[in-house]
Amino acid sequence: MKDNGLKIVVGLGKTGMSCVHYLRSQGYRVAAMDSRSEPPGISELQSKYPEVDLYLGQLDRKILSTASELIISPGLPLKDPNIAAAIEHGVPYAGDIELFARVTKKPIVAITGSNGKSTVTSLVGALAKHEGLKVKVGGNIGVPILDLLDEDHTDLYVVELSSFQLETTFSLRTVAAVNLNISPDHMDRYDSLDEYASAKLRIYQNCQHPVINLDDRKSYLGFSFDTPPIGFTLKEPLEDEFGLRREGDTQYLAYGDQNLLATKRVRLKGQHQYANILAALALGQGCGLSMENMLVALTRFEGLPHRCQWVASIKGVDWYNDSKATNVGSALAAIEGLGPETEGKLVLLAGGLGKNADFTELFTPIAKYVRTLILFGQDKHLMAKALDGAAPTLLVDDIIAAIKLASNTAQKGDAVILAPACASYDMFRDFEHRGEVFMEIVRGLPS
Ligand code: UMA
Ligand code: ADP
Repeated sequence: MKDNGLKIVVGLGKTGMSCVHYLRSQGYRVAAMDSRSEPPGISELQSKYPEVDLYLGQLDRKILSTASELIISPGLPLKDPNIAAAIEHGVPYAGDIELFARVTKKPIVAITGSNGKSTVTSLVGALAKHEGLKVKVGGNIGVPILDLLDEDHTDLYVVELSSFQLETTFSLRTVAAVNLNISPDHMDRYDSLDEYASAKLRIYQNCQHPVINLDDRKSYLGFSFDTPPIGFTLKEPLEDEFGLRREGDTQYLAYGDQNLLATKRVRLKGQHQYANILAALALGQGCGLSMENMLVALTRFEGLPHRCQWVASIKGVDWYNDSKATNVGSALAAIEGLGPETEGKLVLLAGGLGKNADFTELFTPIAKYVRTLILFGQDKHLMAKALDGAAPTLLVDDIIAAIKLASNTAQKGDAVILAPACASYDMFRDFEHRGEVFMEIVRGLPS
């Protein structure tokens, strides 16, 4: 469906640049636009593609309206008045995933959800690689999928998708897909949780083996499936479902009445991680991967750094780095996930930039599982007020003091967890930096 019209790539970040590379390689006429005066891709664009007209500083609706198609980056809302005006004028639009979907002939697994996307995406990638497949893992996880497009050397694409990417995707056909869960996120881009959820549900269009989270109805309800979905749950599974089964002291990952593997044999810990694993196994089954191979690969999978990452065991206390818990939902998952797994109680390190979040949601799980709450960072007083009475609380100046205090407070059998429920920018470059600092100090604690 090559047309001779002008494709305008809107947004010149990673995605926009991948679209320019791809479209120029296919011989399309391309222009580029970004509302920033110095977008990240500017110098590369000017040196490699001097023929591409570049419009910076403001999106221009008149120019946008001259396009045969707008290729819109995920960071830009379709509701942007200039983009909306061009669309209203009749200009078709697409995103990078749509361009990819139109051209690839290889099977695709797609993963979305509010939390757990990157973990499940990399796990499915690892399971498929262990099976001997040539796998490309990309999308919202960090590498634009068009940069990985290589039909001759790929058996399977595993793609993480954000709600933003799904809004501009129409032709995607997947062998297996999942919407892991829905909790409030990106509410600056959506008018309601329903609007956000319906963007995510688009992942199930044209999907051969849909995978659904039976414990989170919002994540699949409202979509009418052509083929029966494969469900996963943290409860005991019924026939053809993935779930958890307890027998005596041992908890198993299970499929129907079959116990697959004891959870103690996997390195990912916490109920939310078991949900991620079950989703990944269901997706793998949908792609025809052998269960035996998947279970071997699963026992070797270490998880991604900064997501409930086990750091050390010191004097009978386990230390976890969940610096990626930058919102209340993910911190909640960490507490509720690790709480029941831990012999003793949790010592929780939290705080940072609170982004006006409602911390009271953490009150009940903290009251249930947390021995001591140690707060640091800009919004520590706000958090302390919202969580007043949930658990004994100590306020400190920085993460170093928090770790020191935690090592004095934790008792044998406890777990100390950094799950800040806040952004990191008040004291760190980003969540990775915060996690690195935490791990370095913890690893230096006397054993
Ligand atoms: N922007 C402007 N003006 C423009 C274009 C962009 O101000 O004209 C701003 C956006 O508002 C945004 C930033 O620039 O704050 C980046 O936007 P972008 O669309 O250029 O982003 P990319 O660099 O292409 O990165 C995107 C994803 N980012 C977003 O969706 C915001 C990356 O996900 C993804 O890894 C990458 O494509 C490859 O697919 C990041 C992310 O935060 C990790 N995603 C969100 C999330 O996971 O919650 C959705
Ligand atoms: P995403 O790519 O969706 O941001 P990640 O795998 O990077 O997901 O994890 C982000 C944060 O969410 C981490 O703090 C992690 O511990 C937490 N998390 C991971 N999986 C889940 C889940 N299934 N439910 C809730 N929180 C989760």
